[in-house]
Amino acid sequence: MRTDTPQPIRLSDYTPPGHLIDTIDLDFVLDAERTRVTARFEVRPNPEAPAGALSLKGEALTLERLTIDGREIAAGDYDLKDGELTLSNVPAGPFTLEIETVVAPAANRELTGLYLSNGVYCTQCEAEGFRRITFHPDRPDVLSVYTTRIEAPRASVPVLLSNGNLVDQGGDGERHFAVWHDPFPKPSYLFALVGGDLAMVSDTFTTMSGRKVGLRVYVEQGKAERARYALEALKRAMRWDETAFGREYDLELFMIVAVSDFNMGAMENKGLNVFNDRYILASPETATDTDHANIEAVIAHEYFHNWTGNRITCRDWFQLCLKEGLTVFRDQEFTSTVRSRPVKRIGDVRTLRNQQFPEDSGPLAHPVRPSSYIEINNFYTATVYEKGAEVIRVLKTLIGEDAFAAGMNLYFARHDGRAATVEDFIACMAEAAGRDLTQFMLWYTQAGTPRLKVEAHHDAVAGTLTLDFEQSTAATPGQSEKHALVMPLALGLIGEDGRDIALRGDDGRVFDRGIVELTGERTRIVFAGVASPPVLSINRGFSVPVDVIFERSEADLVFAMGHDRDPFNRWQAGQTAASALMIAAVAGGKAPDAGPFADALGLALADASLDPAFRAEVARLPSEPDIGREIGKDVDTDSIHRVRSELRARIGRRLAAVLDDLVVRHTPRGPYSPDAESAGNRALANAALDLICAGSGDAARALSHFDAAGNMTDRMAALTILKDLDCPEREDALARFYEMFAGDSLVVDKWLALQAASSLDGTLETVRGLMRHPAFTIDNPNRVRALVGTFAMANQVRFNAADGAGYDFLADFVLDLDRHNRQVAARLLGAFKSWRILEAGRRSLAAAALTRVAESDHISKDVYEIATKSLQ
Ligand code: B3K
Ligand code: ZN
Repeated sequence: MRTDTPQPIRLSDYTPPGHLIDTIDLDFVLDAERTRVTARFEVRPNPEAPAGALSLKGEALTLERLTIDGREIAAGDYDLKDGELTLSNVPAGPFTLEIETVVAPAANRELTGLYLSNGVYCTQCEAEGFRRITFHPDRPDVLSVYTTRIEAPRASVPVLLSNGNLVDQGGDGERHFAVWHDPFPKPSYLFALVGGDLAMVSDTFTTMSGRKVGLRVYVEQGKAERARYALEALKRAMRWDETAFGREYDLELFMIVAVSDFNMGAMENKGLNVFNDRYILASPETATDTDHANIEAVIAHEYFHNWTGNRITCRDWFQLCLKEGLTVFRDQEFTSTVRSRPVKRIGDVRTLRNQQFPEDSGPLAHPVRPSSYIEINNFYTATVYEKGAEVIRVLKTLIGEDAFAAGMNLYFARHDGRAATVEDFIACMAEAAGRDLTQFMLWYTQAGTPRLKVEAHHDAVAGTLTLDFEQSTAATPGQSEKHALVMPLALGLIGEDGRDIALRGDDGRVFDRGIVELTGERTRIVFAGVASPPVLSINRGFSVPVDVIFERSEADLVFAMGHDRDPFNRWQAGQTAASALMIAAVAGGKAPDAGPFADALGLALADASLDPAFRAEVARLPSEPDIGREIGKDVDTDSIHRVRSELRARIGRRLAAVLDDLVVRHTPRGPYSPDAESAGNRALANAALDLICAGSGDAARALSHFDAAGNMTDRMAALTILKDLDCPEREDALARFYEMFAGDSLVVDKWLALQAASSLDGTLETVRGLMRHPAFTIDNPNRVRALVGTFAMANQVRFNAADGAGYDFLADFVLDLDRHNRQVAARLLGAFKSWRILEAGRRSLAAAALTRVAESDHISKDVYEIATKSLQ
């Protein structure tokens, strides 16, 4: 057990910085073992705070020299301990602080600060990585104008990049330098530097005010062509932000660099985004349709941060959702515009339910804006990101589109160039809407998924329908009392003819946009003019992120699957019906009865008036974790797996003719194109094939799909079927796939992930074996996520094996990884986030594995926080 129990940081303890730093000049002399960093800060006391001592953070740094106004500070005149450098006697007025440090990029396996990835120098500073480059306050409310000089050998490091505009460059035959200047004040977490031998694709973009901006995407040598799709996506995103939000790009250059060792997806450093190469590189042969869509979304997300995050940043890390929730909302809207809105909504809600709902109902539950943390990197969560985006959507629905747009404009105007809080943002919205948003703030401060119980009563004589709503939120760690939230709930009443009945209250009220506003714990609404009992469509478009509890007959669900004019709820009806069937089968220990549901599914799938991409979503049954979550306690993951497989098999057999027809009709002909329409057709054809093979177990058919595939989407679809079948075709296809793509790490990740996701018995042993495969290395987060992450987070049945071997494996792996990459280690430990809903045997084995981690010596505070909180 560690002796120094890490202490939480609290929002309520926030105080403004004592000193401000107006400008920062950085000088880097790059070297793999010893990079010399000279930093010059123009410091002045903050007029709005007591100055006191100057305190700077520093980690993994060798301090070589320290001067104030040119005078050297001797070792006895400062205090350096526990990552904090304190200077007690600083001038009362402005002064110049110079600090020389040495850092070791090659030895940096944590991948924050300055590190080497495949021979490329790069940085990752969010949240607190700048302190691994030089001593600095390293808090987001200290904004400075940066000038960065980088020097390196010309031959091995020909490309030298930093934020802003290139203002000087030169050198001799052997060494060269570049100087970058970023005129926009920014917090240290947005600083970036890149140096390496990189290929580049470029283009230009003319902004709405007519300025010409240079666009560049840098990738590993030999991969430039694979960056074209990303570059096109960037232009779409730039144009969209002008049209949808009136936001124009502000520097002369916008650069993206793809690196292969990266802790997360990408990073929005000002003018110099650094990306995990899996969100840049795409070709028809190596990337699936989903990869293409993800690339487009992540490019857009990082680009949109230029305004929501960079121009307006966060005052402190508790405000993380201010930039993340809002930027996710913006990227979701972008995708909804350039692709299909209903399909995007369905995908986002799937993610929310899979990732965020379990957070909300488990031991790691925290509000969209947390009030305390031990390690901020543990709070880049689905709650902050995805629920954060939902909360923005709720706000927009609540105040309406026009007020929302006005509120956004006010926010951009009022807070540009500053570090803001959630309250600042909400104040702009309240002002624009002319409405008090005090109750709305609860969406930011209260954790847990609200449950919304709905009861309907039809009165045939009066021709009325009474709806009784009751909302409640279960207690979460640290929050035993919950309050009622304001919910703009979209709903519809579907008449016998399949059309919507106009929503009119018995008091004459009309419900604008089909929205009822719920503010209290209980609300009753009586609709008039409802002659016969309608089928209810509650929470259309998933207007509020709640769990709706509403008893519906299979007949009503089947009717809604065919008639709801809200595509989201049409899809939801199918999901609810399927999930009810599976839960009943699990509870009764019997096989699911696929009858009426399967027939309704067949009709929906064959309905040519529906978008193929939408139908592909309809074809996907709720996942095993979905069913587990719905059951909610004493979950037996084996029986869920059995029942779900059986339902898929029955559907496959019952709908064989319809499904065969879909494969024929929707397999695109001609050369591959990743556009949304072709992707939708491929998705439908592949979903149909998946169900067919679930019914027939026909490995030969899957293998011939593999052989005929002209692109990665179809190839992966075939392998996804084969990975769960214990047959020679599986081994044959996997072996050939590896041979084809052995040199391509991103494709090798797919190969690792496929095997780790297999529901076959021996999967854990396969995973252990693959850890010794030459293609695997614990140092690369993509490899780790593909193999271990997939097994622990996306293979419910095997990770939760009844003997606890999956839990032990993960605990050992996390402890091992924690020794050099605590961020990725802590994230993997999140696989235990729902352990309390398991049946008793698994529960105690999971608790034992977690306890072993929590009680290990020398674990990082990242892993300590997740392990101890998971056990609370
Ligand atoms: N802001 C980064 C995430 C940084 C994570 C630090 N642990 C990417 C994004 O959300 O756009
Ligand atoms: Zn983001």
